Amino acid sequence: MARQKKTIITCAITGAIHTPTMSDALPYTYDDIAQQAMDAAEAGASILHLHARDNETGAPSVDIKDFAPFLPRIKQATDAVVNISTGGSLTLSIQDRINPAKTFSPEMCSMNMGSMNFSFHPLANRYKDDDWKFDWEKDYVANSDGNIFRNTFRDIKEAAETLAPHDIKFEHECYDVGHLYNLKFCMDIGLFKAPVFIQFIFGILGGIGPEVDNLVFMKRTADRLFGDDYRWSVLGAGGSQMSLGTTATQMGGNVRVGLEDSLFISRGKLAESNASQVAKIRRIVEDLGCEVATPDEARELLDLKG
Ligand code: KMH
Ligand code: ZN
Repeated sequence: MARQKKTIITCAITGAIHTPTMSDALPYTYDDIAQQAMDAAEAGASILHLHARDNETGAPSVDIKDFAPFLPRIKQATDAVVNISTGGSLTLSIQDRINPAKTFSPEMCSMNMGSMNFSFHPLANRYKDDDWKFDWEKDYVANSDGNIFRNTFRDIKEAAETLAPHDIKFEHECYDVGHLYNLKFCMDIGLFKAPVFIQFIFGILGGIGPEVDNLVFMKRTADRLFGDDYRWSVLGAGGSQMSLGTTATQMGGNVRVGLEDSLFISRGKLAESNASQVAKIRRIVEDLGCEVATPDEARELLDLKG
């Protein structure tokens, strides 16, 4: 696949996994989500990946009333591409998860490409405190029935068919190499059309680990399966966010950062905001001799409805 000339930075503003108790910077009120999204766009993010939360408690939400207060503000204040999550949270049905994308018909939304155990890796957050102890039995075994992220072929088909009339470009979330084969299968049966946009995800416990070898392997597999019919980006969860983003840039790919994926800016230091992570990866991208894509350039590169 030919090397892309510009690098697209996606910023995932708040997600559904981290809790406000983990970092004061994690936005959850409507005002804070809007402000941090606008600041991230100003810092260089051309795509904003958005989840909603309850304005009072910060609990993840797929309620339309929790998206409505911030989406128009972001659209009015920035030119960035709006990308709405269909991941929701682990306990929700696929119908509930896709409802925000169906309602708001954004330019992009996520599409998760396989079922898996899903948890933030305790070691992915090792930056926080090298002596940090976790309780394997309590945190990862007793609760693990609630950690199944369900994305069966029936779920994927339902999401694809329901959203097809909206002409939304999907951010295909691939947490392991098997998910690339799932995507290829779904393309072969006509659920998704080329060119697809793949987010290679590393460092989620239940998915592939955050090693450079794995990135090379994912990329090589995608080249074989999709040829010129795909664009790609890298999301390194936790401590691998900046290092894998750097490697992705060197390999000619795009990068996703944001507090959804990591609360840190460097070893032992919590990020002050989403914009600070965007500014950091932007510096890295530019230091590597690459140029950051504007929102309109991202629209062109990803063939968005605009
Ligand atoms: N939380 C990320 C690891 C989604 O929103 O659909 C993946 C994600 C999924 O962003
Ligand atoms: Zn998300």
